[in-house]
Amino acid sequence: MTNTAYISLGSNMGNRSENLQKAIHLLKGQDEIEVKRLSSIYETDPVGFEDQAAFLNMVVQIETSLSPQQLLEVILQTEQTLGRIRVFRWGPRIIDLDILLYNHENIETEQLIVPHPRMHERLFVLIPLLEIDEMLVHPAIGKGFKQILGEIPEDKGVRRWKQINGEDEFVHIES
Ligand code: PH2
Ligand code: MG
Ligand code: MG
Repeated sequence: MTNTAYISLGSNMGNRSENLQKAIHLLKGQDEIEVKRLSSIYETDPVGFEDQAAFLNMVVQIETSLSPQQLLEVILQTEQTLGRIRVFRWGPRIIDLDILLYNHENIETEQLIVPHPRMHERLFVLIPLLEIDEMLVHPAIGKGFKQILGEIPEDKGVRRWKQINGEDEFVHIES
């Protein structure tokens, strides 16, 4: 398991937290993936196409022996297993899994761009990512994600929904 990758998870249809948990369970079931760290779950206002339900978003850190392309295939398979139907770009979804980072690599193929091309402008990605590792550096921009987050003027639309407690126990945040 020599590679470290970060994956973002999002859901705004059905039982959103159950969808996230099922996706993590499926990733954990893969021999070539070890799920190392989970962020808290955040409830986030929709970005892009705004007339849809709020999302739950989180980020996981994994170690894997899969190549980026193989990891993408596992992720697409996981989305399929959970019943994702692609209605339109940026529309509502049961589950969306995106590869954010793969080691410190810059990858661009027909199927996959890593780092995820919009991650540096999305609070719903940056906030949970930094919760896992606040020292991470963007491999293409060359700045720390903490600095990138600090340069985004608005910090609305991302609320902690469930705090992570221990390896995979979630506790609901009171208040
Ligand atoms: N995903 C999108 C588009 N907009 N907004 C939020 N809050 N969370 C998402 O995961 C999200 C989004 C496309 O993947
Ligand atoms: Mg996405
Ligand atoms: Mg996606």
